[in-house]
Amino acid sequence: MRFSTDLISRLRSATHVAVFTGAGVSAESGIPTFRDRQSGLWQNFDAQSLATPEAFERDPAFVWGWYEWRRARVLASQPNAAHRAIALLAERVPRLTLITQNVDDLHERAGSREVLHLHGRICSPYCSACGLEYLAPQPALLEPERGRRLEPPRCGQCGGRVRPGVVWFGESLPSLAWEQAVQAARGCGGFLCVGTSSIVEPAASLTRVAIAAGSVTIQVNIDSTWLDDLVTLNLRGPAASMLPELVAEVWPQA
Ligand code: BJW
Ligand code: ZN
Repeated sequence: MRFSTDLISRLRSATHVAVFTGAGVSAESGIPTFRDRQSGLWQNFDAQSLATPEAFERDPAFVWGWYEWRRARVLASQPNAAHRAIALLAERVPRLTLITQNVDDLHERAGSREVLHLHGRICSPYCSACGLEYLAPQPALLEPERGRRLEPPRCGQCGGRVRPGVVWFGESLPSLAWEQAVQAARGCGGFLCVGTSSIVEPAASLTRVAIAAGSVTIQVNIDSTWLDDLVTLNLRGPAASMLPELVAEVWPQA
């Protein structure tokens, strides 16, 4: 990987770097993405029948079963070299803001702290009626099976149904995390957009904000997106090899 000296010096002089990740960063850990043709999570299911509050109302056991299947996959997965490169980068720049759309915890397990989870966390369920966090231990399914119906647990406080701690279509993003993400996109000198199709709003607008603010923007993706010609540098390839190379070349160990 080769970068222009101008790009390297602009990135090195950035005192604040923001990294914005999507499902592609966890793909090489074995977690399926949402929309990829071969392995995408939505391939055999209609997204709207699973990732909306209405779907959970209509068929809670189907939706809960799908999320439990996915939670088991997350628990069985390990962070990959892309997650680790981002955690390492945080040690090499004065300030780093990590923003993720992912509901897994692989960034944290790779050593990243203060991760802004715009779409929630799959391992933090809460009551759909009163909002109380559901803290009872949840064993991973021994034999996870896609499509298995599973009755969601009930809230100990009000008896309401427990729901996955994720942000569904039509729901608002967590306001503090969102505000911090927008601030970072506006104020950073370097913005890395990694492994996202950039089609889900408002998260996708963060890269537009960074571009408009004049930040150096780098996209890492195995496929093309509508951002290809808008970012400063488009790196086509898998995150688990591109990110370690990028970090080693632009921010080598002091
Ligand atoms: C690799 C790789 C490798 C693979 N290396 N790369 C404006 C216009 C139209 C609609 C809207 C709009 N504003 C809002 C909306 C509605 C909606 C929306 O955006 N719809 C779009 C589909 C158009 N947004 C919302 O509803 C949001 N809320 C909201 O706007 O609130 C305000 C409001 C309230 C009330 C009414 C109206 C508005 C909420 C969005 C919540 C999204 N939730 C999900 C599900 C989370 C729970 C779960 O996990 O099940 O979040 S959807 C799903 O998509 C998930 C993801 O975080 C999100 C983004 O997906 P991501 O990460 O980009 O994955 P993919 O699969 O799409 O892409 C993977 C990429 O990786 C690909 O590009 C690959 O090439 C690449 N890749 N392997 C590098 N190894
Ligand atoms: Zn409750």
